[in-house]
Amino acid sequence: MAQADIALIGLAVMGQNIILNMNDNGFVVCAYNRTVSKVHDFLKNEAKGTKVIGAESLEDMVSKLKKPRRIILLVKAGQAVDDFIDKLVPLLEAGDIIIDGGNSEYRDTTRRCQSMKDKKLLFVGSGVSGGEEGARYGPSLMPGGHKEAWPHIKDIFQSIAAKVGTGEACCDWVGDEGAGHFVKMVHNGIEYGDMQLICEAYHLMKDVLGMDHDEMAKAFNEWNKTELDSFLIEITANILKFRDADGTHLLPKIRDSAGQKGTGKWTAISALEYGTPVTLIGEAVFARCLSSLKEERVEASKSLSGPEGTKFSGNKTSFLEDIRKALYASKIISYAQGFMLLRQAAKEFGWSLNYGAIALMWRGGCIIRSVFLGKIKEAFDRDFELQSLLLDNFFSNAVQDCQDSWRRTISTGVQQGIPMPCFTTALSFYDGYRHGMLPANLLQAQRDYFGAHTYELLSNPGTHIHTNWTGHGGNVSSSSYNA
Ligand SMILES: *[C@@H]1O[C@H](CO)[C@@H](O)[C@H](O)[C@H]1NC(C)=O
Ligand SMILES: *[C@@H]1O[C@H](CO)[C@@H](O)[C@H](O)[C@H]1NC(C)=O
Ligand SMILES: *[C@@H]1O[C@H](CO)[C@@H](O)[C@H](O)[C@H]1NC(C)=O
Ligand SMILES: *[C@@H]1O[C@H](CO)[C@@H](O)[C@H](O)[C@H]1NC(C)=O
Ligand SMILES: CC(=O)N[C@H]1CO[C@H](CO)[C@@H](O)[C@@H]1O
Repeated sequence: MAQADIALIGLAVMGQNIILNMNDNGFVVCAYNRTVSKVHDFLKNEAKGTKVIGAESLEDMVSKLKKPRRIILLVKAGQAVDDFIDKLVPLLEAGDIIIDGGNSEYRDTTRRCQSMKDKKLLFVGSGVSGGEEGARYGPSLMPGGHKEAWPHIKDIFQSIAAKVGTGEACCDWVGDEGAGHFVKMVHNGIEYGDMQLICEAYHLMKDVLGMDHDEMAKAFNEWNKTELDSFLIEITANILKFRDADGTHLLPKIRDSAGQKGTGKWTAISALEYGTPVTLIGEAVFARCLSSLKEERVEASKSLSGPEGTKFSGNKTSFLEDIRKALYASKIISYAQGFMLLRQAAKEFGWSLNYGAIALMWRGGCIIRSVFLGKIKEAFDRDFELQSLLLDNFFSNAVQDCQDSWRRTISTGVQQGIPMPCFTTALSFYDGYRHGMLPANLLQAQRDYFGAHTYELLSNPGTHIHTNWTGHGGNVSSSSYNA
């Protein structure tokens, strides 16, 4: 008997929590896992006393679903998703909907959308962020794919998503094809950037200002009451305070070698691929790579010296505020870059993305959730077509207000030999972006000099010319390759 509103395949913790979340919101969910004993266990334990029903097979699951059938896959990204799609397709009929809520690569989602369309089925690839806790009580959801599916899943998705402000859901339709998974990927890249920025602030507090862990925890607690109010600042305060069973702080005992699962790297690769200067996320990925060379760094530290002995002699209270403002300004740059990448991808793939809605999706539920994202949403509400966050008055004023602090932080840090890859790349981006004239005129001349790549004149853009720089150059201009 068709009684379930939606089915979910894959009963790992994320899957179970999303099912319970949907159940809490009044939907009847059919649970399925390839290892059927897992379904029985779930019904007997976590789902006991709920309206959740189980399925013994995919056929059984499909027969229990109301039409159009809605099926969420929460299985390992990659082959497992294709395998389940292949098994489901013969059991479904036109208009049924398959939703991939895993961490799929956006190109795979685009490919699956195309192949499902031929079969008259609807496909949705949805980014899901917020971890196990988010899945249970309100994740950030970023669905994209076949838009015809949206009216049929909107109610369920927006009900289970995190809510902010006056109950607005952190979930809206993102766009065509792999847009949902692309936006999720950029979210993860931005998360890398936010984390590295906080680490740089911590490094400066610890090694320039000589603050102890409780003082630093207090500072982050204070910062959490400013524009920086966010989940990551909040957990940083808690981490700094945390003491071991032996009563001493845990943080300084943790090995300083960062891991990564690759989504930050994918964002940086996309940035390179589409020619968008998303420098901060790139540096955040490289900072993790450098950190992971632990043994090599320990060796190097024995022979490479820095500006040792230069003690900070300024006003500590005001330098702490400088660091806060450097972090805030750098964060604005990072988000401006992230949205540039979204804009470029939209152009590349012909997606029409709703940037304000994306900011709202990230406002709650996910790791980068913050008050700041509410400000970004407002900027896109003011101007739907906003070219860059830096051109919005609120953000340009904010950067202006932070600018002196930002430069002082970086110059002091450089003099003290503190690595600040993300603070510095953010400032360099800002200084590059605000220059009407960059030294790329020389670059073009060099390219024309050695490779006859041609250049344009400021007075006559669009016309490519080649100069006989040496008096013995040839007359051919290179068009076969671009150096
Ligand atoms: C940070 O601010 C949020 C609300 O803005 C609050 O819920 C949270 O408890 C604060 N965290 C800390 C560690 O102060
Ligand atoms: C340091 O700066 C703070 C705030 O900018 C100020 O209130 C304080 O008086 C200064 N302290 C000294 C010793 O100059
Ligand atoms: C480049 O300039 C030299 C010296 O003025 C001249 O001899 C040569 O013909 C020029 N080459 C071309 C391709 O015009
Ligand atoms: C070099 O190319 C220009 C423009 O194509 C042409 O006018 C000129 O005659 C060429 N010079 C030589 C030496 O081939
Ligand atoms: C495909 C599938 O449903 N697999 C899951 C079944 O449950 C186990 C145990 O929780 C998971 O590890 C599988 O991924």
